[in-house]
Amino acid sequence: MATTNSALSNWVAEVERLTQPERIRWCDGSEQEYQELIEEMLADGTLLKLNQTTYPGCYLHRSDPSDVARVEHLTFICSREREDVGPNNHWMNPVAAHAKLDALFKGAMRGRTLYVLPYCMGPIDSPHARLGVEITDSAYVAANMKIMTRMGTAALKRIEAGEPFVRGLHSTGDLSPDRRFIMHFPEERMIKSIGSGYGGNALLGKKCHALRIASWQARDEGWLAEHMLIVGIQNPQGETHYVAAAFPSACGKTNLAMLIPPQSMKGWKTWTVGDDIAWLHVGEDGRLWAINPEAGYFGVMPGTNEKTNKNAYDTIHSNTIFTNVAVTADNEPWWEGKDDKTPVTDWQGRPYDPANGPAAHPNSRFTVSAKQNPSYSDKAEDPQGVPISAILFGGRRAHLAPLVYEATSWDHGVLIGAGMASETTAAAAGQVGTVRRDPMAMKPFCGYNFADYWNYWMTVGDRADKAPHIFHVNWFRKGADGKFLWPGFGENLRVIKWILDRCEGRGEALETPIGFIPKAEELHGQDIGLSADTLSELLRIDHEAWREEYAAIAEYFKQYGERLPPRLQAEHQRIATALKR
Ligand code: OXD
Ligand code: MN
Repeated sequence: MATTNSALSNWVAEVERLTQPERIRWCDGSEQEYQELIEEMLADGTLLKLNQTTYPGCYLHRSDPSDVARVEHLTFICSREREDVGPNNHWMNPVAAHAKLDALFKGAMRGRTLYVLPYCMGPIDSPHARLGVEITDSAYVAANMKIMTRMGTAALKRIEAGEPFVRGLHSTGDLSPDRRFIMHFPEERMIKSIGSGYGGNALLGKKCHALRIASWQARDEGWLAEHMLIVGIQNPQGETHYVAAAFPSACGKTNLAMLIPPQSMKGWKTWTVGDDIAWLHVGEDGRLWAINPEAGYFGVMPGTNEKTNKNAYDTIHSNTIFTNVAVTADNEPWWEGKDDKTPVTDWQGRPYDPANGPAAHPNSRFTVSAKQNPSYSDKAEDPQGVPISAILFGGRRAHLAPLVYEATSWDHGVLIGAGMASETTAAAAGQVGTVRRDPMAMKPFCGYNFADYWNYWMTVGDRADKAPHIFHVNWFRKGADGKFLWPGFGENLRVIKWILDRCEGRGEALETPIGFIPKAEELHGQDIGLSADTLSELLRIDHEAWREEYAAIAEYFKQYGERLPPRLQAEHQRIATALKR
């Protein structure tokens, strides 16, 4: 027995009886163990060695071609009451769900190794961190969990000291999409996932635990689990303010979290605390404090280069697992947007032929320790986290949404988050580029009824008397010629500067029916060659189009029926009326 915790050893024994593995390996999270896992995967072809001179410690994994993204249609929340998960989730009765999955898990690990991965989400000595144990039959998952979480002995010690833990059972099964399910049992703090090896479906600490189960647990315990990056912005005076931003998957969270200030903004610096998930708590001082529950990045590869994200580019040159990228003649990883060399082998291992589509999969990924990031914040390990000055909501919208606008109150901010919409991306299976509602960027991740979630958000604001200001940003607005109006990337710091000025009671703004927008001169567009016309187009509020948007939001809210918080409805009414004037 590898643990003194009888609840854990009993569960492992029960899973062993059900899944019938060849052997069991309790993972301690050591470097040596990681190397052994890598060696095993090199031996059986799960990993391929990349060029060890230019990319030391880097490996390539090619997934099954049908298993390359999250599968929202196969993801379920299994609570006792159907209404508790809302129209925003797929629901299954928990008894039926256990029976269905246990039948699939029966004998699923025959001939395989069962890995037991105790992990901690959050700094190992943080009172805000939470524990979990994933059981998996995938060495790829074990190695990725070592990078993405604090996995191993220290986490097990907290569990053995009596702290509760989330149970996650995972098997790649036969990888058939017909037998693929990602099931969550929030009342039991349990996850069962079968049939996929893809990050968001299989690294159970990430989306399944740190968002779906944690959002439910957070409501029970008084905090928030959000799909947000956390970044520290240091001004030329040396003061650092922290911003949390919720953007949907593959909409630039990693880029903003690692932003490099432009040449024209001397003396500014940024510090990455997290790039995907934030756990937020109301502090005794009335501010909102954030920790990043993760220890690594599982980032989108295409588009990453020295100009778009030099920090990420430098981070992934060693000790990185690449998934579904292409390879060059000298065995380096390659992806669309990498501005040197050319691919010879595509992500499926075929000789590269543009007729087959992109060389790297559009959702190809890197997994790497956050500590390799040149802009890694020393506050990322702070048990209390960092105080948040501003919350940003944002999406990918070619039209309508201005570059930035500010909520006039917390409740208004909650409405802005609740009404958010964005174009879909390759991070989830399904059509790419269609606009859908993605409230707080949590559509795929909120483990309970959105109506209850928005209500809960409002009560968090009531408890935080120094709550952050809330903003909406859109880096993706296009002009009549179909081209992006805003340069994005490092230049986004201009927008953040105005945002932080507003939080400090400075920063000139104009009031519009949908909120405050910056006076155009606040963005100093001339420094980057933006004409006055382009700036005014970026900030333009088309009242007629916004009236339609508010009508569409009202229509969207209707499905939440009686549970929709009256305060949210009142905010909606207030703005819809202002737009009519
Ligand atoms: C992710 C996602 O992988 O949001 O972070 O899909
Ligand atoms: Mn994400």
